[in-house]
Amino acid sequence: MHEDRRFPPPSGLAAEANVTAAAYADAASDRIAFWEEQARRLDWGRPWTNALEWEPPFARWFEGGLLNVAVNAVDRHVDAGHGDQVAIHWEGEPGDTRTITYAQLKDEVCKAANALVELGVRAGDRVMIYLPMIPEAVFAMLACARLGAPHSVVFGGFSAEALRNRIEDARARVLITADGGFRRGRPNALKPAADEAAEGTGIERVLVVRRTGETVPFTEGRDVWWHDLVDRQSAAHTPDYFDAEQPLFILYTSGTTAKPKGILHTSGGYLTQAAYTHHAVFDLKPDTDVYWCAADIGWVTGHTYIVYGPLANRATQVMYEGTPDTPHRGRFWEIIQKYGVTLLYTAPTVIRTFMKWGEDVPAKYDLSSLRLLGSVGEPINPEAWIWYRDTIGGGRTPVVDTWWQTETGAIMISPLPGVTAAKPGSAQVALPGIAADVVDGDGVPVPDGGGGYLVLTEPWPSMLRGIWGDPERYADTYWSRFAGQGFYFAGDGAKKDGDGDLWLLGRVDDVMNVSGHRISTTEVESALVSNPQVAEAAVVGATDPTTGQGIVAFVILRGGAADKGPELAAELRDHVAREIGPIAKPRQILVVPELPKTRSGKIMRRLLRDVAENRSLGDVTTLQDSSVMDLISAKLPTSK
Ligand code: 6R9
Repeated sequence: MHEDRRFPPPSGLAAEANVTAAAYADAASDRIAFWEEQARRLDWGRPWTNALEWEPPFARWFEGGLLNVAVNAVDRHVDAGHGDQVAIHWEGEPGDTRTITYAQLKDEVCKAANALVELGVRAGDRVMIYLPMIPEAVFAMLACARLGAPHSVVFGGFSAEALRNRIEDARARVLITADGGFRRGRPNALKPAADEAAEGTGIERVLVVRRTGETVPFTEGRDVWWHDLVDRQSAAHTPDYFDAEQPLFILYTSGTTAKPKGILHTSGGYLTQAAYTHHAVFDLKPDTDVYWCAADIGWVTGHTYIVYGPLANRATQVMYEGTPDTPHRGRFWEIIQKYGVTLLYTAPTVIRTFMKWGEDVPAKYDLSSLRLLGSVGEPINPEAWIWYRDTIGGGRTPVVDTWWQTETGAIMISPLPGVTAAKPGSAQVALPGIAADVVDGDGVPVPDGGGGYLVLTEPWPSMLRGIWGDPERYADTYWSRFAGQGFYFAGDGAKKDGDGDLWLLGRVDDVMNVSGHRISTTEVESALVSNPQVAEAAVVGATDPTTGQGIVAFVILRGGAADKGPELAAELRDHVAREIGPIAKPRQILVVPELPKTRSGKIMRRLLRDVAENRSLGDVTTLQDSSVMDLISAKLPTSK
């Protein structure tokens, strides 16, 4: 799809925008002073003396400053008279709800903090959190933050084995979990996996939230119910103030290698950028907006844009426990209508799923409260972008395509909704105070129109401070590639268009090399889904004896489109050739019923490459649904 339209900000939004074009100029004139200005959004127990100490690749921001992250997210709003404002409209999957004001949130966080102290948690101790999307997940994270005890949240969909590896790597002594949560209309037990993971590790105490009410194994002496321990605590807790560089959390990323990386984030710089970017990119007006980030707390998006950014900014937000199709495919739109959601943040894979389900589903709901839509997690193809804006945003709302990573801690590249004329498919510009570029293999910036590797050329406040327990791997993974220039290597391919706007092209390991031409899997996918017969596509580069790599495409057809066999494949190949060029023609097109996705919604191209190259499948444990691979394999020609 060639989408050349530009979408300037709606004039009303631009006139009232939290952040205007002046921010770019401010930040350009003195980047450090700009971030100091943003840090003043927070309440500090003692101001910093040195804004940035940079001994590449190790940074310390706001040195000498003291703050309490939980106080910034909760107490200060209550103290300022906003205790009755709703912090969280929680919606359980079965339809039960809880409304939590800032005053109640403060009580819950203080009680949980006192409970953790009773369990022996002290500043610096790591606490594992393995919970469904329930309010206690937020209480638990903030209670840890209040105590200066870094949390490590493990997504509830991860296996016992994955949890155990993380417990061991973090050397945690306390685990917070639940009997289970509700998913796809059924209780989904967590406690058995938590037990299996904790067995034989350093975990001494397990705090268990009752959510589903199902009977679960319980180890006397080690396990304690949340409602027994937390509910009897005092709601008074005097916070300590911690160093700006106090570790706040460790979040493991499922990387390309077998051992997950424990990405370490600290307090002052992280919270500064979380709060600033949430304010700037979502244009949050705390008195009137209702914000909803539909991510899971187990991912960085949930950390920064459900917990820390929005709460630091006194947002009223929706939190939803379940899946978008339970009990029906209109659940998201029903929630938006019910709470009058104004700002929505979700992922392209979710948007494409909604496209697959058809426009008549959202059409049944009143979505007129929406004023801004955000996207995160992967490049958004122009079709999905336009569909999101038109079908969900009524053709009125800006769409902000936000590029960032677990490692960056907060949004780095995104349009500003009141400033940027948006280009569908492009994340466009580094935020004020952020320095990004695209360089060639030698680290030399490419001219406009060129492509290469995305790098971050200056340290930023919410940057990872390291990989937990492995400084060498940190230096090696992110800083060795362009050591000469001192650039952070993001692992993403990107190009600059004629205006200098940035287009993210997917992970570098997903960029194919076909006959010496660099072709992005994303570009080919985007071309395929611009064909009206295709709902979703995943493309991999499979080793090819003559061209280096050959392009293999896995496609899901839209409802109503028929698999016409070779005729369809030929049509789609020609379509791609028309959209990008003959060089991008897939060697092979396979129509499949589903695509293998991780639980965070990223397509697992590695598995598709295994299929395309006739290899036995690698590790499938991070798949959301491992039976998908059987469905795909069944579609394959038996021999090649
Ligand atoms: C926040 C998050 C990071 C990787 C990143 C990139 C991809 C995220 C994107 C995007 C293009 C966007 N990514 N947002 N690619 N456009 N707007 O997703 O963190 O799970 O660590 O993933 O996701 O490839 O390198 P994380």
